[in-house]
Amino acid sequence: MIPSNLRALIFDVDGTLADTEGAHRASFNEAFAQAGVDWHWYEPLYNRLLEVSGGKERIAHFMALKDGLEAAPEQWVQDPLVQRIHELKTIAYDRRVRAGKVALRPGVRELIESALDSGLRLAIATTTTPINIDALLSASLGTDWMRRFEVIENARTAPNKKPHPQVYLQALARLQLEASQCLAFEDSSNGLRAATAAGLATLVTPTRFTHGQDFSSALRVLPSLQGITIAELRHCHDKHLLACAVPA
Ligand code: XBP
Ligand code: MG
Repeated sequence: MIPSNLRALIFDVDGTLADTEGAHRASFNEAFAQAGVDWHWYEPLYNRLLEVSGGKERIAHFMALKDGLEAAPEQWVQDPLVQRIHELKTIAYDRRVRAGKVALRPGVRELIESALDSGLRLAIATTTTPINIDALLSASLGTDWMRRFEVIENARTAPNKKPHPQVYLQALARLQLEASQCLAFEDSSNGLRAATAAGLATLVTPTRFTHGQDFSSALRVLPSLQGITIAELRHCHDKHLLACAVPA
């Protein structure tokens, strides 16, 4: 039997490790009230705004839509009001998550532990902030969560947000692995595009916020990671590599 070529798993955070966007949305609305702006993001609008990765970028995009623009000028992300709202939002989100209001999605904890037991290396590739990652994974995996993830690429290390592949390209470089030696895990079309652009075969587990998006380039689309075994991942990954190697 040919030994498996799979060496590492690279996880997105929001929507993949945990279904966090409900808490993000509530935190944005809390921040708007604290900042004294009369904005409120109901779920249908938030679903549309999620097409823009990055909380600050999302606020700037909303301001542009309000002004009848297609997209926000780049400098709006640095606008003091956007910065202030995002600071308040991050405080509100941190409080919600540390209070245990957001659990890991089904099967995530088990997959992380069995991957480590099988000698696979783990990485994170997310457009959210280090504070948000620490709040979520401290609450769900314990304060020593970081020991499980050899590489963490986030909004601070990779300012170009998904679908730009920067966060995945930097994770691969720091792992010193080829994309063909890894699998990525995502929940959204933006994330899938970023991982695919970095050459990564990607498993997608949509949430209610991303259900129905375009996942045509995914290796697999699954309802969740519940019950997924490392042997299945290795088989799925190696089969994909074989299919890529066979001349068309
Ligand atoms: C999802 C995002 C983030 C969150 C909000 O990140 O796009 O912007 O929605 O968090 P990913 P911030 O799926 O890549 O983990 O406000 O910190 O951006
Ligand atoms: Mg995501």
